[in-house]
Amino acid sequence: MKQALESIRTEVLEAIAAADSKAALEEIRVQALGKKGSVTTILKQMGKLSPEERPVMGALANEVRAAIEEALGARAEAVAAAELEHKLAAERIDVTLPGKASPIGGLHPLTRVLNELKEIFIGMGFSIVEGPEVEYDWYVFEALNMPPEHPARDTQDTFYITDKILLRTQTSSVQIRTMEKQKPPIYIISPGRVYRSDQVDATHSPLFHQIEGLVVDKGITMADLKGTLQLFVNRLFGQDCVIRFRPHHFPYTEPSAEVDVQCFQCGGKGCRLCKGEGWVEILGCGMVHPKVLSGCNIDPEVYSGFAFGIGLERIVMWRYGIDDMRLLYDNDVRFLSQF
Ligand code: 2U9
Repeated sequence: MKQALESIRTEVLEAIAAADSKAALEEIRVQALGKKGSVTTILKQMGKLSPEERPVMGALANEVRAAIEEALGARAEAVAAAELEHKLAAERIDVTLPGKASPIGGLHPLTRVLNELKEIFIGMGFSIVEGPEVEYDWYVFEALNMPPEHPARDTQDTFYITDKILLRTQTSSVQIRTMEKQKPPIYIISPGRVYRSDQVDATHSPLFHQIEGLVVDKGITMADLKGTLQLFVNRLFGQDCVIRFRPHHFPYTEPSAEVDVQCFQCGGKGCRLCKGEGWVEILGCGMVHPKVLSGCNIDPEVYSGFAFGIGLERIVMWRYGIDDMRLLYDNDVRFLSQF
């Protein structure tokens, strides 16, 4: 038995010295000291020894077990240290290397120009008001002096949800809602998506964006309208920007006008950019029709106002020299990343 214990000690200590992982050490511990391990098996046989031999063998068995446990502990520490060293070497990070730059997105040209327009009007004291895109016929047509069968409805044909509910064709519905709720003075702009039943081509889309303005106060005249819009174009296109007011007709404004900017490429002579015209239309405007005011319980004898409507896509295309509106909706990053 003594010899057996000695050879177990030698073999196990050698195995421990050769082990190079925590798992290997655990395996050795189970084989030597586990329930069915070699040292445990010997200890179970103690009963068969004579009373004189038992304490001697018992002491030796305990000594062998202690030596194995100590060697296991020491080797476990060495293996853990080696494993950590290996991990540190393998996972080394060079903190002096330059970082990897993440691609940064940009604002869509429509959003860019819309933000610019909002800033200009906020700077003049206007507030921004938004409203629903799905609207009642009343807010889109009737309250704007376009009763059923009015010919102007044809030019703003839209998508109907029911007979009385439709996708708005202009954001004027937001201004009507504001006039119904709020007493003058009113100085608001309403940007947003609008819809018309148009075929898609280089200058038309069934969905486009508008920014409309409305001022209602005491003593507002055409001079206020012209001054406001002149200031607006100067802030947007620069101090040299020349504009002209061309008489027009809208059912909701009287008098009405369209505003053209002189082509900055040819100075009004006519070129490819302005399609030979020398001028480019950028917005429509007018004095709010008295019927529109009284329909919203605002007395046209006391108050007057002006309104204007700007098609955002047109401004963006003019500003960046884009000749096809569809490019704005294609979502092609190669195109969009130019702006
Ligand atoms: C109220 C009363 C009147 C808004 C106006 C225009 C003229 C206009 C077009 C510009 C390009 C539409 O997107 S576009 O095709 N708009 O020409 N809009 S006056 O008039 C209003 C608005 C609200 C209560």
